[in-house]
Parts: sequence; structure tokens; C-alpha cells
Amino acid sequence: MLIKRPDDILPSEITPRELFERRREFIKAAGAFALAAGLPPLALAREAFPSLQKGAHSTLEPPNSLRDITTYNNFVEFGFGGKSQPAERAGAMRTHPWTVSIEGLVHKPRTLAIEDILKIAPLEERIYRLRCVEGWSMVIPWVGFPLAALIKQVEPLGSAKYVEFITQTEPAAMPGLRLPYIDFPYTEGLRLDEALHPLTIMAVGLYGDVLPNQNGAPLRLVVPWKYGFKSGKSIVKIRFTDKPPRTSWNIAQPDEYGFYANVNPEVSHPRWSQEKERRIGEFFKRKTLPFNGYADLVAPLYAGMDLRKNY
Ligand SMILES: Nc1nc2c(c(=O)[nH]1)N[C@H]1C(S)=C(S)[C@@H](COP(=O)(O)O)O[C@H]1N2
Ligand SMILES: [Mo]
Repeated sequence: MLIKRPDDILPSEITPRELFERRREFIKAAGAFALAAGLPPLALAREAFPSLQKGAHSTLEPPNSLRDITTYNNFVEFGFGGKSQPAERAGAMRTHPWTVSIEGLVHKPRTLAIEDILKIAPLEERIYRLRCVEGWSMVIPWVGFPLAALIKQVEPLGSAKYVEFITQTEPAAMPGLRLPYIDFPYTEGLRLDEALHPLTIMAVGLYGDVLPNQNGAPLRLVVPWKYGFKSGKSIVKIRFTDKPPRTSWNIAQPDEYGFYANVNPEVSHPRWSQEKERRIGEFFKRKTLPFNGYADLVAPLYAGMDLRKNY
């Protein structure tokens, strides 16, 4: 059943009371943390994004709770030991000051402070499904803006065909960096047309507030039709290239994690089926949809490609 929402209400604002209370607790806790860390607490209040707009392509499925979204995470820089580790450890990461350098095959390479990145385009709420390759999924009300707006700032050269995303390494805060499973920094990549697609966003917040560190503060990629590992957290560098960039998971286990990583129930992971997923908070599994339910918007990007070979 679909319920039409009044146009002036952000969908994430329609939340059960209990959820709303938890959210307030979270904001209070975040504020207390900010005070302890000597940060301006206002930056963590909802006023962080006073003029949030409703963005396109939001799902009408109910968002997961703030608690689920911020305590069940993958962020291997903070350890490979379980979903609660990022929430327990990521608070130690420094997220200010923060700059992102954008370089490679572009006319105008730039290094932008996060404050300037926030002004590039109007911030929108986008409620997207996220499907992890491990077989679980969530619905997350992101705050962000189209990556295309950031790309426009640097004017890619005609020779630019791919975009590489390089994420933060802060050894003192990230015990996972010392573990041997993947090469750090965590890197990911997209084809340029995937990066420019209107579904692809840079997220700077969720549930109307700044991103919690465990979700990739202060800036992370979100590519909702691909497995979650493509959506790199805490990005510090974006590089335009003419060849497919190497990606951390592909280097570590090439037969398990391809460059494309499009959600595809027909292509099994070598160690498990991808036909179903468990929505966090639900008991019964549901069917996984091709391109995570975004096929009408993105399937044309792959016309003529064999998506079993290009997994
Ligand atoms: N830098 C970095 N980005 C990352 C990861 C990571 O370990 N390090 N994990 C990825 C994986 S596997 C998933 S499923 C999503 C999870 O995002 P969430 O914790 O915000 O739901 O982040 C992705 N981005
Ligand atoms: Mo994942």
C-alpha cells in the first residue's frame, strides 16, 4: 500500500514517536560528544541543514531506524570484527578540518574544503535502499547532492573515462589499517557515466543531521544500484582516469568482488547466493531485485554488456 505524502513534509520526518525520541537522544549524545571534543555543538544539531529539499528518486519504503543505521555498519578501517565496531571506534576519527582534492584528467584540478563542498548544490533528502554484498539491506534517508555537481566544478577532459575514490587513513584512530585483509587506503571506482548518473550522490548527512563518523563523515559516496562496498566512506581524493582504477576489494579477492558490483540476484557470490536479502529489522528474507530495484533508471547504462562477466 502506498500512502501519498503531503509535498511539504520530508519523508524522514514521518517517523514513529519512538524513533523520533531515539533520534533526539542521539542528537543529545552527539552534542555532548561535540562539547567534550571541543567542537561547536551547533554543527551537530538539525539546523546543520536548515534548507533541506526533497530530492528525486526516494523510495516510499520506510527508512530503517537511526539506531540500526548507525550501529550496524561496515567500515573496515575500524576493524573486521563485527557490525558494532565502527560505532564503537569511529568517534576517534578527526573529521575537521577536511579537504577533498580532485585531480587527474580534468581542466581544473581543485582542493576543496568541506565547507565549500556543502555550498556546491542545494542539499537534498534522498531515501535510498542499500544492499550489502553480505546479504542484508537497509533503507537510509541520506542528506546529499548529486556527484555530477561536484564533477562539473573540475571540468573533466575528453579522455577521462573513470573516476577513482580514495578514502581517509588516520592510523592513530583506525586499528583496521594494520590488518592484512585489504590494501589501504580503501579505494573504489566508477565509470564516468555512472558517476554522472542522477542517482549517484555524495552524502553529507542522514536523518537530517550531519553524517555520524561510522557512516562515513564528513563525505561519502552513495551508489544505490550497486553493492554497498562501492559507496566509499570518508573520501579525501577523487581522481579522473582513462583506465579502470584498481579497487581495494577487487585487489583482495578478484573472483568475489568485480569492478561493476551491480546488485544482481542472478550472479551468485562464489560463497553464497545473492537471490535474497534480509532487511535489517525484519525476520523473513525478501527477494533481491536487479540493480537493487533501480533497473528502470540504470539498466540502459549497461546495454549490450554481459553482466555475468562484468560482475
Ligand atoms: N572507507 C570505507 N568505505 C566503506 C566501507 C569500508 O569498510 N571502508 N564499507 C563498505 C560497505 S561493505 C558497505 S555495505 C557500506 C556500508 O555503509 P553503512 O555502514 O553506512 O550502511 O559502506 C561501504 N563503504
Ligand atoms: Mo557491504
